[in-house]
Amino acid sequence: MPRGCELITFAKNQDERGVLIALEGESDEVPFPIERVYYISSVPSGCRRGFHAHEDLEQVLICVCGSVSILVDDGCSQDTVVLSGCDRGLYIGPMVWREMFSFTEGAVLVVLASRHYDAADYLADYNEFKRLVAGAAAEETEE
Ligand code: T46
Repeated sequence: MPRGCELITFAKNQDERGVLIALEGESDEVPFPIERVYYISSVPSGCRRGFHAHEDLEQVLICVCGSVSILVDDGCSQDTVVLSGCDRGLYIGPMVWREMFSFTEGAVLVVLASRHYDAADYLADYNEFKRLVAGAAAEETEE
């Protein structure tokens, strides 16, 4: 898995009535205060979303219905995670390029985010993203 990404399994409260999953901010499951929740649905077949990284934002993605593939790329290595099941979350930290695709019909992707929406936090140019990652790595090596 690329740097800054982690698959998380949530604890289930399951009994004969079904399943209840509770997520709290600043916990093992969601390692930041939750400031925003949004969800993505009704994605047409074959449609790809994302194509950006965030400079600062942390998020946990949960596909509560259906499944979706998520490509994550830290600028050095890439992986594709197939996310399905309401007890599975994908943590994505800052400076990770993401693309979401292969949404199944009726899929719903819920996202917990550490910050309010800020268009200025998006890096939508892949070359610029790679340049910033390489610059940060060079600074780390110098230290
Ligand atoms: C991400 C992936 C997983 C808002 O007004 N408020 C919001 O909180 C968000 C997230 C989006 N928007 C607006 C901005 C655009 O006009 O909704 C529109 C669609 O957003 P976007 O094209 O950025 O959607 P995705 O699916 O490409 O990316 C989204 C998130 O934006 C992004 O942070 O990590 O989901």
